[in-house]
Amino acid sequence: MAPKTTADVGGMGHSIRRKEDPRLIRGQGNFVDDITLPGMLYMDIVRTPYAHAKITAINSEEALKIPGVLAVITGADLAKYNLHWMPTLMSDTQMVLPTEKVMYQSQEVAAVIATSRYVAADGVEAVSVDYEPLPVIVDPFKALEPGAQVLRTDKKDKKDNHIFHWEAGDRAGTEKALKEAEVVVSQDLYLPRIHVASIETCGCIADFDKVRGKLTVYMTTQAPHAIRTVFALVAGHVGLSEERIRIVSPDIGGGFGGKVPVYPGYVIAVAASVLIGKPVKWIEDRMENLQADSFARDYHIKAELGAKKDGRMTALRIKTLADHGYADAAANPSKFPAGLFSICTGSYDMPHAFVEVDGAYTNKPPGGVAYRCSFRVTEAVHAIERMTDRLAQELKMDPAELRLKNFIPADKFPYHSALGWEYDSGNYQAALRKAMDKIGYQALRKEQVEKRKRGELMGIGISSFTEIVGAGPSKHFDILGIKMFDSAEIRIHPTGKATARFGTKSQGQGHETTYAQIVAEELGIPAKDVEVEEGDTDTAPYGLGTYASRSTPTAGAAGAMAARKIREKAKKIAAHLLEVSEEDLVWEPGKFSVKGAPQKSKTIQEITFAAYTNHPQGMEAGLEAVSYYDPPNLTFPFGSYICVVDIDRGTGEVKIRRFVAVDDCGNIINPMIVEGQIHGGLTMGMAPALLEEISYDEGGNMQGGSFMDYLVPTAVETPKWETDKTVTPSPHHPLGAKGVGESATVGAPPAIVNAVVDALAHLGVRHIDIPMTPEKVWRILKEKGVAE
Ligand code: MCN
Ligand code: CUN
Repeated sequence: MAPKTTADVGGMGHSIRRKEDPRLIRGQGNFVDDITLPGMLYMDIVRTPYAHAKITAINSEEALKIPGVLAVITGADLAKYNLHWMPTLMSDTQMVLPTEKVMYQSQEVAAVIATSRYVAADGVEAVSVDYEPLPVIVDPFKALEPGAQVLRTDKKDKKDNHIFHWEAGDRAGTEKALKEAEVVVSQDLYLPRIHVASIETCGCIADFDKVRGKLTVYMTTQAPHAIRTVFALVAGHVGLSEERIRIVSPDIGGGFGGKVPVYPGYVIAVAASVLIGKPVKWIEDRMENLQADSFARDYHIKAELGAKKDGRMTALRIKTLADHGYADAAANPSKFPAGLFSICTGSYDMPHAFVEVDGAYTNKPPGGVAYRCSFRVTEAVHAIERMTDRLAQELKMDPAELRLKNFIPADKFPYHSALGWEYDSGNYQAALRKAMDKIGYQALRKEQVEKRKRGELMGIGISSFTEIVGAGPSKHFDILGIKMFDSAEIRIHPTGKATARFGTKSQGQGHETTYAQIVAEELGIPAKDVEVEEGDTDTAPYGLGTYASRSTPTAGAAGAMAARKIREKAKKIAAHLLEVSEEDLVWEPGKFSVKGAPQKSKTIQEITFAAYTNHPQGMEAGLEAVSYYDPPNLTFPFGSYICVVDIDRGTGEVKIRRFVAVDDCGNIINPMIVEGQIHGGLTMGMAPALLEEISYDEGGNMQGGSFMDYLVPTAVETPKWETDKTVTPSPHHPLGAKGVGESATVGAPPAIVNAVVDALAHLGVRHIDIPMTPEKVWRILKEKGVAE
C-alpha cells in the first residue's frame, strides 16, 4: 500500500527516523536513576538467603550506628499502617515486607534508608536477621500432592497450595473426538522460568510533599495510571487518595512485561518517603532484579492432538500446571488467570478443543509475570506448533504440507475458534508460502537428505503462529475491575503544531514517532510537528498502559479517532473560511478544498490558526479532542517463521544458519520500527529456546541469578534475521493495524525447537524441552551414538 501522505508529512507507511533516538543514543535520556531531587535519600533492601523460613528476630542496632543510616524499615513498621501486604494484579495478596516468614530466596526482609546509596548498602550488610528454616517446596506437582505442607498460612481458610482452576472449550466433545481420532500424538512440554533482563532494572523515586499532601513517584512502570489507581486503593486509608498521587514514567530502558506489576520496593520507598518526609530513591541492582522480580513462564504442559490419517486435525486437549511461586502476581486481565492461553488452537481449523490450567504455590518468587508474551500466548504457540510437528513426524508428512492442510482458510474469517475467540482476519497460507519461497524450502529438504547420508545434522523448523493482542474489548477485559480501553488527547496549537498525549507508555517501542505518524496520517500535520507525551498521570489521559502489544490496537486507534474528531471541526471552520457549505469540501491529507475548484483551499495550519483567531460565531474556539477507545475485538497478527539449523556433533551446539520471518500485523505505521520490533523479538525468542533458564535446587536456591549463569544473547549469538511481510488489515481497527511488539518472541521458539528436533528425527528424537543448550543436545547425541 503506497503511503497517503508525502515523506515530509510522514504519515503511515513512512520509515521516518525515531524522534526519541537523538537523545537516547547520545546518552541524554532521562531515566529514573538520572533524576536527583533536593534532599533525596537512598534505599537498599535486606534480602533473605532462605527460600522458606520463619523470621525470629531482625536486629537493626548495628546498622543504625553507621553515620548516614537514618532508618531501618521492617514489616512490623508497615503493619502499623496495614501496609505490610498488598494486592496483586490477580487479586491475590503479596507481602511488602514480612512480619512472620519469608517465602522465597531473595525476598525483601527490611529496608535501609540512608543519605547515600553506598551507606544504604553498608546498612544492609549490618542488619542481622535470625531465621528458622522451614521445609521448601519447589516442585508444583509436589505442592499439589495431598498432605503437602500448606505454604500460604497467612490465608485463614487455605488448606492446600492450589491457586486456581481455569478451563475453556468442550470437555466431552473433545474427549469423544480424541477417542475417535485415527492418530493421537501426546507430549509433555515444559517451558521453564525465564527473566526479561531488560537493560534498566526496576526502580523509583518516591517524593511526598508534606505541605501539599501530594505524592509524586517517578517509576519504571509500563502502566502509570493503573499503578496510580492501585496505590490509591492500597494507601487511600492513610490519606493518599488518587488526585494526590502523580506517577511519572520517564524514559524506560526496556520493560518487556517485567515492569507491569507493583513490586514491594516501590511500596516501601513510598512508605519511607511519607514517613520521613523526604524523597527516597530505590534502584535495584542487577542481581536483585534477576533474583526477585519479573519472572515468566514456568508452565508444565501436557498436550494431545488428534487427527485423521490424512493429517486433518480433529481435536486438541491441553492440561497445564502453572507454577506461580508464592503469590499469583501475574499480569493478566482479571477474568483470565491463564491469560490468553486459549489461543492454543493456533492457526488451525480445529473442530474440537479443551484446555485447562491449574495454578500452584511454591517457594519461588511470584511468577507468571511476563516476557514479551501477550498474556501466555508464547506458551500456547509453543504447545500447538510443537504438537503440529509431532503429528507430522507421526504421519511421516512434511510439516509445511500438514500446516497448509489445516490452516483456517482465508475465506473463513472472521473465524470462530473452538475455544471462543473471533479471529479478525488472516491469510496463513500466503505467509507460509512466502516464507517457503524466500528460504528455498524444497531445495533445503533435498540438501538435508544429502547431509543425512553423510552423517551431518541439519534441521528445518517451521512455526506458523497466531497472536492475539489489543485488550480490551472492555466487556471482557479488566484489571482489578478497571476496564481495558485506551486513550488519546490531541491539542492543535494556534500555529499549527500539536501535542498528543496517550494513556500508554513506551519502553523502547518508539511511540513518540509512530503516534506522531498517526496524527500526521489523519490530519496532514507533519509528524515532526507533533510532540507525543506519555507516562505522566497529571497530564496524560487515563489509560491502561503498554503491554500485550496493545498500544497500536487501543491507544493508536484512539489517536486516529481523536484526530478524526478534530478533522470534523476543522471542516466546519474551512467551510466558514471558504464561504461554502461543508458538503462542498473535499479532504486530502493536510487541506480542505472546494469540489471542482481545487485552487480554493485551506491548509490544516490555516484552519488551525483560524480556530483561535477567526472561528465562526457560535462555535467554541480551539482545536482539540480526546478519545477513549474501546476496541470491538482483539487483533490477531500472525506469521510464518522458518529456521534452518546445523548441529555440531562435537559440542552439541545449535547454529542457526538461516531464519526467515514473514510477519503480518495488518497495515503498518512505520515499517522500520516494525522491523526493529521483529528483530528484537526474534532475538528474545531465540534466547529461551537456546540459552535462558532459571531453575531452583531442592532447597529453593536459585540457579541462574546472575549474568554468569543466566545467559542473555548478545550480538555474537544473534544470527542474521531475514524478515518479510504480508499485509492483511484488521477489519475493525480504524487504521487496519494490528499489534506486533511480541509476535516474534511468541513465534520464534517453536521454529527453533522444531528445527533441532527435525535434525535429530531420524535418530528417534521426538521432543526436546527448551533451552536446548549445547550440553543438553550433546547428551542426546551421545545417547543416540552420534556424538563426535
Ligand atoms: N507498529 C507499527 N505498525 C503496526 C503495529 C505496530 O508501526 N501495525 C509500531 C507501533 O507504533 C509501536 C511498535 O510498533 O511503535 C510496537 O507496537 P505494538 O505492537 O502496538 O506494541 P506496544 O507499543 O504496545 O509495545 C508493547 C510490546 C510488548 S507487550 C513488549 S513485552 C515489548 C515490545 O512491545 N517490550 C519492548 N517491544 C519492545 N521493544 C522495546 N524496545 N522495549 C521493550 O520493552
Ligand atoms: Cu507479556 S510482556 Mo509485554 O505484554 O509487556
